[in-house]
Amino acid sequence: MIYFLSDAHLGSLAIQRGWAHQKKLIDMLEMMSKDAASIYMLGDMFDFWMEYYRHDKAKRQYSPFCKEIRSLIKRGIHVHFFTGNHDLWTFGGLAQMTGAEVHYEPCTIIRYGKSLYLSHGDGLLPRNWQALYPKPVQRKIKRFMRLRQLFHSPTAQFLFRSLPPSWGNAFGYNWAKKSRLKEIANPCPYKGEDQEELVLFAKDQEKQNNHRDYYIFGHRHIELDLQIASGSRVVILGDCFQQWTYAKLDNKGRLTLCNYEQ
Ligand SMILES: [Mn+2]
Repeated sequence: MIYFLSDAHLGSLAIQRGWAHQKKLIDMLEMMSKDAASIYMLGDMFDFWMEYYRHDKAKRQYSPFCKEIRSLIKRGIHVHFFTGNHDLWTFGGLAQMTGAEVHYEPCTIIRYGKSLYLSHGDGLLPRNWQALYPKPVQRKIKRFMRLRQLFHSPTAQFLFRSLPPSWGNAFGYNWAKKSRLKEIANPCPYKGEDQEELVLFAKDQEKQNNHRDYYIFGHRHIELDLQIASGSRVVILGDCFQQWTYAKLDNKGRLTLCNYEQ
């Protein structure tokens, strides 16, 4: 079995009882470990992850989670970690702390005879997105893309990593908290097949003859399992702090969305 999960947002100041949250995530990984060949974490497992040039004491809070990943790997399970838009600032530290393979870019893999496109999903748009959205939505997307560019800029990263960790963290965790609270107060439900960026992105890939059987994303904190073409499906994973959803691919190549709480 191959498992997919995303968006735990560990360490979020907006999630009460952070220890219980981390413990539940570890329990979920233990459940998966019973029959897992690989586990793919598709981004935003941390609410804010930044590797500074100086030692950061705040990373200690993630020791149980990191220890769990090391233990899964020791038992022969392949653990993959994709960066999201909250935890892209890893420069080798996370790989070293956990032993997991870290992916910075989307990946297409073939497993059990199926092709799978894997990505957190932030920043993915169809080629003609500007023609598909009205002006105000275009502006919103452009704002997000500019911010994303800044987050990925080597100069900005160098400057942020130079900060004392306590300053950087005060800023980073609070920024992330604000976005979490905003989302909880004002969740953005599924926008529909003709508006949801990730669905449009996948449809555009199919149109370009880049066929995949499954497109699996996180990021949106919604559960979606949608057929977009014959033999092609988009699956959005939900999250691991409110919905506790994940997906699994069995050795016959069947992909199912599941809920850990049921
Ligand atoms: Mn995200």
